[in-house]
Amino acid sequence: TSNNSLPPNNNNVTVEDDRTGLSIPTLKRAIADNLFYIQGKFPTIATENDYYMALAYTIRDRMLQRWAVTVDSYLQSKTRVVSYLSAEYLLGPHLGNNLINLGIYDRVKQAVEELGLDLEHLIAQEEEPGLGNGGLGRLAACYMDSLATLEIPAIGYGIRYEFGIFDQEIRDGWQVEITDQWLRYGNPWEIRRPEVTYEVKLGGHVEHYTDSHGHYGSNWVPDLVVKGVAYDTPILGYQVNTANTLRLWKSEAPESFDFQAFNVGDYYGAVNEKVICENISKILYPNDEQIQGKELRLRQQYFFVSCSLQDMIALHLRRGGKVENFYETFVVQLNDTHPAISVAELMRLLLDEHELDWETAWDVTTRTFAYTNHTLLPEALEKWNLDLFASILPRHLEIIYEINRRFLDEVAIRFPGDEGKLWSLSLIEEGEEKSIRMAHLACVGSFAINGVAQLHSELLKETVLKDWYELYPEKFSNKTNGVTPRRWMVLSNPRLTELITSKIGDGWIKNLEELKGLEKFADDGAFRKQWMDVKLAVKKDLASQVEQQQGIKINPESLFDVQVKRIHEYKRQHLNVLHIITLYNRLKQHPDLDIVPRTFIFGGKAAPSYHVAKLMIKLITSVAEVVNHDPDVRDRIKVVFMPDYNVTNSQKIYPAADLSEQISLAGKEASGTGNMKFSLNGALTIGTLDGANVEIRECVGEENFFLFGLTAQEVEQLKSSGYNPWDYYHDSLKQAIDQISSGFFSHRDGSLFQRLVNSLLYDDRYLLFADYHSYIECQDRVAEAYRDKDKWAKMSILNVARMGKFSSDRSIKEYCEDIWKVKPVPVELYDLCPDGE
Ligand code: HBZ
Repeated sequence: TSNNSLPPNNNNVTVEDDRTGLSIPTLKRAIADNLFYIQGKFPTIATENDYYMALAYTIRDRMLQRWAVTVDSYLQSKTRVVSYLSAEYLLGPHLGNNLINLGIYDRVKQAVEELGLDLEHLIAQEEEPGLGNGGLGRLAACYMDSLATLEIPAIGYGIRYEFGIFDQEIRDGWQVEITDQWLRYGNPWEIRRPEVTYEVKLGGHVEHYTDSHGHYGSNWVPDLVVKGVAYDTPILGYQVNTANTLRLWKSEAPESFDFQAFNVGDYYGAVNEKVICENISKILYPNDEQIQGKELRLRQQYFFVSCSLQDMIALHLRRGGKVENFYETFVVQLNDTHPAISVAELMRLLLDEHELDWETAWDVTTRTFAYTNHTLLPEALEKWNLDLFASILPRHLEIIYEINRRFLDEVAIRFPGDEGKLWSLSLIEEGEEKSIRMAHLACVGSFAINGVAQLHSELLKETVLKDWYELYPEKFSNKTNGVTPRRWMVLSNPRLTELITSKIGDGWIKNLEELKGLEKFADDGAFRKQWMDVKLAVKKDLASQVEQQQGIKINPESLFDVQVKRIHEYKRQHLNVLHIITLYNRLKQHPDLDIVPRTFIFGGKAAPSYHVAKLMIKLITSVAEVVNHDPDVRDRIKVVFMPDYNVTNSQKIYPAADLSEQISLAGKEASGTGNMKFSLNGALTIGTLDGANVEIRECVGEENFFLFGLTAQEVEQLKSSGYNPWDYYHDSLKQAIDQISSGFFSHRDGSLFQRLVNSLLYDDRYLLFADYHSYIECQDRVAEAYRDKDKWAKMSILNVARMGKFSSDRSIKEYCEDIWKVKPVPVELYDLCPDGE
């Protein structure tokens, strides 16, 4: 055990004592204490939020022993620690999840009830930390959960954005962005560590010198220095002692800073520079899958990377390591290219601050990093304009040039006379505008490169990283994404959790493959009935929420057909809309048609500068307006756009879905993870052979999956043979398109959706028209299948029973074995403050 230089302490902090005990009376007392001593309130004046805060601190107190011991034990041990570098973490609310992972949900519920409160209401008070855009950020959060649950020593590094992803409101059918003020009432889950700070240089120039021993050196003279301050959040494993750390950096001005300018009388200048420093961690860029190339974004990336690497080196040295053995203490996973500047920064730290020679520094660097790619879209591959880059990171540019020079020498030897190879592999893109290719920097500096689903990893090797695969085939592998069953089942779907556990026990929560045990109940009529009763109950909950919040009455017996995800043309929400219009037109033509009643549910945010995506939202809400109010429809079709789709809301949506829409154009969605959450909760999927859909279908069985559309290969063939959307523009598709462009859904305003319609008629990059007929035909099969509820129940049960593979625990085990070479280190609780020491 260790005891830094703390004074002797006789008040032992142990797991359970009169302060942190788990008995109902102790819990109640703790909540009342925290209400008074932290919130400064007492019951007659306390708000629901005060009670939430009091409860949150009560739970945090019960996590701290595990957390402190976990951190201490990593410092003591010699085993490798995984360092996950991600610009985004889409954690979702902590309280409910921590109660689940501590295994104290029920007793806390009772304690809270005895205080006259409702646990669900208190949980709903929490503002979620929306520090991410979508799948990539949520994946980082699932991986943090699994790392802790699997007892892997790990630390997550990122940025503590003051404003996370915007809140979405819908006004007049359009998206309106509202600033996310998640820190407004304070954040009880984080601890500021004012002593853990690092300085980060920006801008300026580099001076070169030769020292008295004749060694060359570089001195980076910045024009701005900012300070990063650590904010730590504990990430508990499920029913283990491990509590790992998520360390997020906030940017501040160095203390010394104000004085300099102040003393020469430039008060405005001093304050202005402070603002510039604080701006770095102010706001999350709300763009997914499209690069913006903004200076502040590069500053953000470098800021968090530099703080994180300096912190890792400090921890490594504190463990008694030598800097040239850095990779023995840390293996660093790059979550896409957002932290790829790490490769140059670690080189800089090793060369300039720790005075290693180039060869040693490069050896350390390339044993440290591994890179995960999350996209095949060419427009989403990060590039930085060279002049912009040079103006912020002049020293890194020099280092990148040197990495590139040595690398291209190697390439020239491997491929003599092949100029094209040099062009295509170079870290620098030549041309009118020179730029730095961040994916290439990540590839050259990493010992492992992976995609996030089988198909994606194959396409990476064939397309965007083809030349890299030829050069370094041994670096490439696939790590199919996964989701944590703790948040995405136990927490969000307690009814189904209970039903499953009553049949097969609760081992599946930690070992999702055990869901296989449900297969033998798929033919059990009574079980099917229970299964559908649970689904109906969950759908009723969602229906009443929709009615309360939007005044739309939906029929819980109808088929809940759900598409929730970021709004993007490649994800094809508008293909779903074309199906709605097609059904609507059928009803108008044959008012007595016997169709299966459906509720179409959409949710998702559009990047604020992505006009077509915003127009897609307006199209959905406009079609909803017409369909929902047409008496001829007689409530057989309803369309709902759920505003402000986020982790909190999604926890209510996945469990209520009957049908999961995973309809991206094949070859575009790297993996998808929502597809997994739906299927795990018993929804059937209608989808293309894209991303992880391919593997989901393989697992659940093709008879339990509604497949449509072109394959990735067919898409390529069709495109190269000259795709023409007009070839498909007839019958029901033409009718639907013509209605949109004639203003049928927009009060006769034919111009409103013209950009959207034209993008389809004259380009259709995502082949909606080519896939339309196959989609409609498939949706008709869905409707027929839903008529036979008993059959549907069986398919739903088999989906859940066969989803074992898609736990993030399985993904993390693969990363541990194949890439990180780390093993679990169970944490034994011990007394951090022994008597009299
Ligand atoms: O990463 C997503 C992929 O689209 C999805 O298929 C995959 O399942 C998921 C996890 O691997 N990618 C993103 O979510 N990407 C972003 O959010 C993003 C954010 C900022 C950027 C670029 C992309 O600058």
